Amino acid sequence: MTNSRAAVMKRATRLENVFFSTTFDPFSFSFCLILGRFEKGRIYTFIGEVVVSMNPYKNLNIYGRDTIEQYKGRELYERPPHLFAIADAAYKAMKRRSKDTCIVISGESGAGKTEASKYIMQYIAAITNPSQRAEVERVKNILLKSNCVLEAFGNAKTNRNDNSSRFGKYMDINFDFKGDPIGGHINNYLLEKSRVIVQQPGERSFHSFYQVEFKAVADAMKVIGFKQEEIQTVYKIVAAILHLGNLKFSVDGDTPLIENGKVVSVIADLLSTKSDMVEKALLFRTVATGRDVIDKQHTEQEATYGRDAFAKAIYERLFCWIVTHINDVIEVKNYDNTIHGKNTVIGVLDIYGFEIFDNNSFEQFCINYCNEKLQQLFIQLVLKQEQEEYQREGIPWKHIDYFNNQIIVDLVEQQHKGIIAILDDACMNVGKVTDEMFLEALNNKLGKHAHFSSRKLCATDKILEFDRDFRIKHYAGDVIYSVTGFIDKNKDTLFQDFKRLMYNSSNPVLKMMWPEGKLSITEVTKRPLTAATLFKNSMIALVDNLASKEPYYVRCIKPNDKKSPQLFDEERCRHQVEYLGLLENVRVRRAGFAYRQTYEKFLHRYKMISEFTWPNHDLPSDKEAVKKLIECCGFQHDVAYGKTKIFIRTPRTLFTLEELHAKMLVRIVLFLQKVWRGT
Ligand code: AD9
Ligand code: MG
Repeated sequence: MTNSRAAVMKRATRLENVFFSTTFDPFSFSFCLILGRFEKGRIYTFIGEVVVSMNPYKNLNIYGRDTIEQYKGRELYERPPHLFAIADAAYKAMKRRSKDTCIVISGESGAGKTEASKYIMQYIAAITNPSQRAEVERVKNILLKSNCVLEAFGNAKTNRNDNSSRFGKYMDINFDFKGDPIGGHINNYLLEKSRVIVQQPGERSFHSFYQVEFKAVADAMKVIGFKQEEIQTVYKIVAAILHLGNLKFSVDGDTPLIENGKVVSVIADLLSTKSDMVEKALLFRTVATGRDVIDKQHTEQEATYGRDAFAKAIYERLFCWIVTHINDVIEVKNYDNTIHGKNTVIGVLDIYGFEIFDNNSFEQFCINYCNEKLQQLFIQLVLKQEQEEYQREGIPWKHIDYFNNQIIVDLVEQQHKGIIAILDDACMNVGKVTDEMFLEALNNKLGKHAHFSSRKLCATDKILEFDRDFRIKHYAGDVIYSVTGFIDKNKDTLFQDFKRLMYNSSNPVLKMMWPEGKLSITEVTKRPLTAATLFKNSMIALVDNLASKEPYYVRCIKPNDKKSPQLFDEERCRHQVEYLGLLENVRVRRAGFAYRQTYEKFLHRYKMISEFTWPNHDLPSDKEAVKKLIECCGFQHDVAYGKTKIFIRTPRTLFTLEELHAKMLVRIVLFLQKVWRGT
C-alpha cells in the first residue's frame, strides 16, 4: 500500500468511526465538524461529495501552484476537503466518462460563491493544456479575464457584500477529446438594472461608474478582443448614463421642459446622435391612432419615467452586448476537435445569493425565487433521487424527512395561481393599475397560503394602515417585499422612441445594440413578455440544463454579517446549516451508501480480484457473481444488493477493492509478459 493510500484509509476510517456510530447526531456532527475545521483555518468540509465552504474573509495561502499539484488527478477523498477536489472530480468525470458535468455554487449573499467560482476556473485552467497549444491558451485567458470585465459591469457594493453579483452567471466550458478547453459560453440572468437609478442607503451603483482608474478592466477588455473604439463606446455609454442622471425637468403649465439643456447636448454627443432628437425622445412619444401617427407630449411624471427607463435600458443593453462579445470570441466554431465528435462541457453556476435588505423590492423577489429554484434542484438531486433509487432497487430504507421547498417555488411560479401569474394579470389590465391593486389581488388569491401573508392579513402585526407589502416564508427565512414599483418593473416599458433614437445613432457599436429600433411605430404590435415571466422562463431552462448534467455542489456559508475574519456568529451559521439542508444531506449520506454501480460495470472493473469471476464467471447471473466476489473479500456486511446495482456503504471498502484491483493488474501484466517471452 502506498503512503498516500494508507493515509486515505486512515482518514476514511477515522471519519467513518464517527459518521456511522450509534450515538450519531447529525446536527452536532455537521455543525461541529464545520466549526472545528474553520477554527483551525480549514474552511472546506466534505459532506459526501458536497463541499461546504466557510468564507474566511481573509486571504489564505491555499490556492497556489503547490496546492493545485496536490489535487491534480487525485481521487476525491485522497486529499483534505478543498474546492480543487470537487473541481478535479467534475473534470475527471467529464474526461474519463465523457459526462457533461456542472458545479453548482450556492449560499447567501456574501458567502463566497463568486470567489469560489473563480478559484474553480483557475484550477481548471492550471491543470489543462500541458502542451501549451496557442488556441487553448487564448481561450483560457479569455475565460479568466471575462470575470474581471463582468464584475466591473455587473457587480456592486451592497449592504451585504462589497462585491455583490447583481446578475446571475452560468458559464459552460467546452473541452476537446484531450480534455483541454476549446471554448465556452456565458448565460447571464436578469441584471439588477434599477441600481443605475437608485441605491439603498450605504450602497453604490455598479463598479464601472467609479472606475476612473480602470486600467485592469481596459486591459482585460483588450485581451478579450474588444477594439479600441468599442472600449471607448462602452465608457461613453457609462458617461451618458451619469449625465442622464443630472437631467432635470420643470413644468410650464402642463408642459414639461428640460431645465438644464446643456446636458442634452453632452448626452447627444456621447451617444453620437443629435440634441434635438434626444430632447424629442425625452419629451414626446410617438403614438399610432388608427392610421395617424402623432407626437404625444409627456407629463412630467412620464418624462421622468422615460429618462430613467432609458438609462436603465442602455446599461442593460451594454451589459448584454459585453456578454455577447465575450461569447463570440470563445464560441466553439470550426475547431478541428469537434470533428472528432467529442466536445464535453463543465458548467459553473455563480448566481446572486439569497438576500434580505431593509427594503426588498421586485429585484430581491426575483433573486430569492432563483435561490428557491436552486434549493429545489439540490433537494431533487441529492435528497429525493437518492432515496427514490433505494426504493426502486428494493434496498430496505427508512425514509428521511426533509423540508421540500417545492411549495414555495409553486407559490411564485405556478401557472394562473402563482405570484408571477397574478402580477402579469395585473400588468395586462387596460387602464390604470396600481401596485396596491396588485397587492389586493395577491391577498384575495393567496391569503390562505402557508408561505404567504401580508400585514393587512396578519392581525398580530397590528399595523393595518401599512398595507404596501407582503411576506414570503422562504426556505432561508421570511422576507417582506414592498409592492411599490412591482407593476412598472414587471412591465419594463421603454418608449419605442428611445429604441429608434439609438438605432439611428451614427456610432455603429451603439446601433448594433438596438436592432429593433429599425421598426416603425406601426410595425410594433406584439406585447413583449414581462420581466418576471422572462426571468421565470430562464430559470426553468437553467434548472433543466443543470439537471441534465452530473452535478457537483459547493455550499457556501457566511460566518458573520460584519465581513470580519475573526467572528463566527453561531446563530447565523446554525441557521444556514439548517436551511441549506446540510443536516438532511448528512442523514441521507449516513444511512445510505457511498457508492453504487450496476452489476455488469462492477464486474467489468473488479472481476480479476476473484478466481470465481476471472476471466469469466459461470454463475447464473452477474448479480450472483458479484455476491461471490464480495464474499471472497469478506465485505458482505458492508454491502446491499439491489435489483440492478450493488450498493457499498463505506468508502473504505471501495478503497480496498481499488487496492486489490491495482495489485491484481500488476500481477496479470507480469504474468502476460512472461507468457509473451515464453518463460
Ligand atoms: V453575492 O450573492 O454575489 O452578493 P457571493 O458571491 O457569495 O455574494 P463573494 O464571493 O463576492 O460572495 O465573497 C464576498 C467577499 O468575501 C469577497 O469579496 C472576499 O472579500 C471574501 N471571500 C469570499 N471567499 C473568500 C475566500 N475563499 N478567501 C478569501 C474570501 N476571501
Ligand atoms: Mg457573487
